[in-house]
Amino acid sequence: MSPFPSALLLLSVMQATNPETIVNEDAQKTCPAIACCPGLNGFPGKDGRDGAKGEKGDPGEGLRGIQGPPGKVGPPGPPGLRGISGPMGPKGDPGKKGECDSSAVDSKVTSLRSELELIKKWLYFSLVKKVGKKVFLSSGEKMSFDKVKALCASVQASVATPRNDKENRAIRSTTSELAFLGITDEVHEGQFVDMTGAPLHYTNWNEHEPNNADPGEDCVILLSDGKWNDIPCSRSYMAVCEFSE
Ligand SMILES: [Ca+2]
Ligand SMILES: [Ca+2]
Repeated sequence: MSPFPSALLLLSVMQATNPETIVNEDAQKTCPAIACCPGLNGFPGKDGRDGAKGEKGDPGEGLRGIQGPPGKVGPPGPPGLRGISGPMGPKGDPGKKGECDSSAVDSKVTSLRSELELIKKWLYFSLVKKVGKKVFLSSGEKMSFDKVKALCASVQASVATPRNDKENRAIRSTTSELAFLGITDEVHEGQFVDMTGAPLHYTNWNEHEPNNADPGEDCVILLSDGKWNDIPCSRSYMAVCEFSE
């Protein structure tokens, strides 16, 4: 008789009486029929595949980077509102009488302005000659007698009128051209007067002058040699004005 049937019978009995055989029931199902007992643990299996990507984590709390350079200066903003007036200061000491006379200051300023304007106008003249308190100026332009009068009046001056030889030479030296003098006989033919209508106390007529040769020779010019000649006022000659200091 074969021993195997007896061994199988013995194993069945042990299985029924030993609790451990129940725990390893699954193992028995895969065990070969001959070696049906618990085996040793095997080696660990290979790593599984990577799992699904997790959700983004919260920002870290590491060190912050270095602060960058300051940006460009922006455009100026609108002006602010006017501030509140400060408190009134203490009353000042009374000034000395006459120390700040506003009317006197205004008068002086007006005078200085007038003087300045006059000096500016003098600059329009190319040549200047001073005799005593008189200043003779030539504009360097030729024009009729009426225009000479208007020009001189516009600079608060009068048409140059010599009262003596010295002034006559001074006027002569202001221009190389023939120039009008402030002398006429427009009112009474043959009666030459100055621009104020006063009779002349000094004359320097050329020979045979004044002759009123042409009708209307009621004005006077200064010739190149300093002598005088009566001529028509409508002709154009150099304008020379005289200013009084
Ligand atoms: Ca005349
Ligand atoms: Ca004449």
